[in-house]
Amino acid sequence: APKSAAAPKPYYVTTPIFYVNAAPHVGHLYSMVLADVFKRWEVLKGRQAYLCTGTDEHGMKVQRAAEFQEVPPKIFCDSNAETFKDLAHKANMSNDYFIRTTDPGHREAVEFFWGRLRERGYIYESKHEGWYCVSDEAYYPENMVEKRVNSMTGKSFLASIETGNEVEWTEERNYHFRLTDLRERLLQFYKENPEWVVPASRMADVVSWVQNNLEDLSVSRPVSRLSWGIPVPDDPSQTIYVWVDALINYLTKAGYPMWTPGSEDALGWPADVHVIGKDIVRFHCVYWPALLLALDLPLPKRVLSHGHWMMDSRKMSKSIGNVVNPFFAIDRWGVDMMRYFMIYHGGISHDSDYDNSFIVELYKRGLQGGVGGLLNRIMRSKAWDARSIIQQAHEGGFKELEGTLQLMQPEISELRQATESLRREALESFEEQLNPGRALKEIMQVVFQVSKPTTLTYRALDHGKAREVEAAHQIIYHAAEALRVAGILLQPFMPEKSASLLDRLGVDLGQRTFDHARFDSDSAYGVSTVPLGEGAQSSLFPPIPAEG
Ligand code: ME8
Repeated sequence: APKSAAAPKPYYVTTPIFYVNAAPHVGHLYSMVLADVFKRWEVLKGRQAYLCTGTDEHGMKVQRAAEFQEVPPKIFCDSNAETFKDLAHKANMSNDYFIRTTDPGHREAVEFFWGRLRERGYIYESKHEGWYCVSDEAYYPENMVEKRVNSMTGKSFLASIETGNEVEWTEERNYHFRLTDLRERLLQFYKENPEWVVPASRMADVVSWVQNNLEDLSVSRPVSRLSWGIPVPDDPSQTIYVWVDALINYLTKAGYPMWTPGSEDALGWPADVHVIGKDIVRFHCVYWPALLLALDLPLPKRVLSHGHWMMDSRKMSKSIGNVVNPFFAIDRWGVDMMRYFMIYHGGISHDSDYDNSFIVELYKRGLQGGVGGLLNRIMRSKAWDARSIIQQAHEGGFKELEGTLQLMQPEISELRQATESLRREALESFEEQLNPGRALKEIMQVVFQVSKPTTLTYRALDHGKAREVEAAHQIIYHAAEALRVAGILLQPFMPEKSASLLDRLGVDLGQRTFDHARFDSDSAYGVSTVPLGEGAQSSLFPPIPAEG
């Protein structure tokens, strides 16, 4: 059926698909949570949205890992893919799809894509020689390889200058993709879309790579070397290069190749955002658009490349082994605390250190002190009734403050302004800058801001200074509004904790959309729908148990 012109295509966001050669660590969790926050943000705004994550299962790296464990590769993949699936679940990811490149539907998409490339003359056969790095699943030209010494064994080896991973010389016949034919189209595209990669600073590297290092891409390997992969259609003596196979995953779940012209967007293509780590920018910003351009398919709208999580100043990585187990971390801190920490402290342009003391500090200051403290002051006081203050604000309005209390008026207006502009600021951080961490800090900023004057006010009220009651009510109303709006906007970040927060504020389920994240937009909250309880355990953000 023809769609109405006004209906936007569904939103579509992806994570990288992860190699199954080892278990996930918190770096993978970060990409998952970031992508999930983007999806939940769109859902909050009422848009249909799809989120895809999954596993990259073919290639030399996985083949060797399975051989090493003496397990058939498919069995090896089945078991490790399950771990990534468990992590997505445990992280409360709202993914619609979990793609595995060993899925039959994906194989069909790759075969179809390959056939189209060949029809269009983009594939040719030739001899290939060069330095292949199994760990990076990439060829490197001579000038990107150097000699290194293994500090443990003292043996020297050749490694990629970029990643430090070992390379091996290979000479073989294989298929090539005419990447160099697409140089001008790529450069033109980058020029017209300077903000396509976030952060934009990474665009310079992409452009310079295309200008200086572009070669045709080897896109298959002889089956004698690589058997674990999708065979080249009509030539089973060759296996498709794992990165070509992997990148196409983004199309598979968007319904490719069952597209009729104009129907690509039914399941969200082109993707709105590919979330990736900065380690795989070249694959996503050079090879991927080139492959799509070769078939005249629409390109993804944006690529968000984030920084790395570090341990002891080195990139957390499966091959080094300096990793934090994300399952243990979630068990220890709780899923929402981990999500909050990763987004708040994790970097987009910069790398971030992982340290438990940062988690504790953020929890105490932002959640326990900030959000939890404010909630307690608004809802658990015996000196006033939040519901009737909110009602008063909506029915009669507040009186102008008199006498010396007039001095408080500007401060109260500032509180209001902070809440009113939050929606717009968060929107810009999300949608223009693709920076959920910034949006989260803006939300927390408002929480901190309304927490300040309220301390004084509450003391005044508790001591029953009648003259100040009117002013105090106004401040309580502003604080409640800030917390309500913050609670709504926190939903994509901390789905469970923010739901409990809104329950405790007594916000109706139907009043929790982006539209309600506006000052004065709800007149019927203020009575908790759950028992607020007594004691530390029943509080929304209980104290962290002491280290045992
Ligand atoms: O590259 N900090 O898979 P992969 C932050 N299969 N993020 C990190 C990280 C760290 N220390 N370590 C890993 C692959 N990541 C390919 C992708 S996509 C078509 C194919 C995250 O298992 C980050 O998103 O090596 C990085 O890009 C990705 O995991 C690499 O995962």
